[in-house]
Amino acid sequence: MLRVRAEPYEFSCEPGHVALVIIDMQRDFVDPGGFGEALGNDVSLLRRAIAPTARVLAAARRTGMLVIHTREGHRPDLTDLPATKKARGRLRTGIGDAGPMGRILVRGEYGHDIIDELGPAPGEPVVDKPGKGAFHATDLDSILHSRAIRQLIVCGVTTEVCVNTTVREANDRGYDCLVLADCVASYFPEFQRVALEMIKAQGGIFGWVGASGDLMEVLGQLPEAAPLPAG
Ligand code: C5J
Repeated sequence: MLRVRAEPYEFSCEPGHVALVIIDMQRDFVDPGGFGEALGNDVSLLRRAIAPTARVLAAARRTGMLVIHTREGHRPDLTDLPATKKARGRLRTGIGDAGPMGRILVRGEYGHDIIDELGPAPGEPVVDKPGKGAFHATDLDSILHSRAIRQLIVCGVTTEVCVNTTVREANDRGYDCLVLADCVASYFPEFQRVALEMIKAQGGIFGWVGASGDLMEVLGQLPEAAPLPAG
């Protein structure tokens, strides 16, 4: 059993039954010149999560932990884009329109893909999600079940939107989630703080909040996983 310092109390997880889930670290949200910045957001606030997440990713891979990446986006024909989501915000340039990095939040477009720093390795599942939660209209639950995963370590953006929604969905499905505070980020500092508070409040009503350094310390004590066979 691994024990990681966290709030509201220690997070325990079993190697082999815990997965790292990295939510929506996509160019359109995180990179300068993307959709997020075009909406007037300061992407430097999100970019703070990149370096600690990259370290956690490397440590997880070293131990052979299942790593899952998610991307928020839609089919090129937009048949999975609810009219309400398209209309929300009354944006002049919104989802499906030509944006600074290709069609905004459309699968296959440059801006929809994961930033280079955290790109998936061969064999790591990438879950394309049309909603904010990673369980809605995806096969994430099946993937986790097939690998006997019971606990999730969660990184990504944004803390109050897709991270929080995913953690709540996971909680309702019986997964324990540890959210790494320095590996999640929001365009709004107040939302970052409150979104993390909400997760760990009331004895961990949705899960646990920890720090990447404490997780890395624990992962560092695990043996290196045998490399996967070629092919
Ligand atoms: C948002 C996300 N904020 N990944 N998406 O629209 O949090």
